[in-house]
Amino acid sequence: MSSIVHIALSKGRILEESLPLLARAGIEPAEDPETSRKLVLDSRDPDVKLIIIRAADVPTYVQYGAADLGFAGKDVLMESDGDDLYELLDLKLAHCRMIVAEPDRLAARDDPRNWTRLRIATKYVKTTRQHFAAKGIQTDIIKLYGSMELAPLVGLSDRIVDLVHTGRTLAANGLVEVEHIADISARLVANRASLKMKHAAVRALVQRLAQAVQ
Ligand code: PRT
Ligand code: MG
Repeated sequence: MSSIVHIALSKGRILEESLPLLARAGIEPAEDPETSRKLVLDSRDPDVKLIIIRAADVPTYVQYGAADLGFAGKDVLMESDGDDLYELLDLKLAHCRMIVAEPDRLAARDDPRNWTRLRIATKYVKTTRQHFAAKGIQTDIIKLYGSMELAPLVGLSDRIVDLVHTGRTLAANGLVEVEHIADISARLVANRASLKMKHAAVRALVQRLAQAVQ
């Protein structure tokens, strides 16, 4: 097995916030990942390459060893099955919260302590089901791939489970947060076999990233 380490990253928030961290760890893409059409980018370190994929695909690439390491939101990790995947480090970036939200006119007369059955639109089906099952609340979940904030406005669901950062998107759509599910940040994940087979190279890189987080 080669000693080149592949790191899976997603464009958008994660990449944007990861670039300074990667630079501190001595990893600089040879070209701009936001504009390049290449999906495998060289870095200035000949032993490190970056793989640019969709955020939700990062756990899959790492799980199958197509990438040795990956940067993934905790929200994405909670939804993935996570076999052969190790969460090594909180990268302390792309912070947000996973929450339950509902229209403000519903919130005015709603009490979460009385919830018994909820109709929820979300992209986080597994996490939502587990969160409410643990509290003995039944859920009818409508799976969406984005723009969850729209669902209550058009009567698709009463409530949503989504991520919030500033709260501006919720407010702009007349929604309010009524329950907190989890604090989210990006995590460094590693493939289990890579940790063994490429032990020295992967461990050294993880060490550099850990120092860069500090
Ligand atoms: O775009 P693509 O479909 O490929 O994937 P993606 O939408 O998951 O990617 P991206 O880049 O949007 O998000 C990647 C990761 O960033 C997520 O998995 C989270 O871990 C993290 N993150 C941090 C966020 C946010 N903050 C966030 N605010 N992801 C999404 N949002 C959305 C949220 O869903 C809501 O629609 O931003 C909106 C709310 O923002 P505020 O500031 O108005 O509250
Ligand atoms: Mg997006």
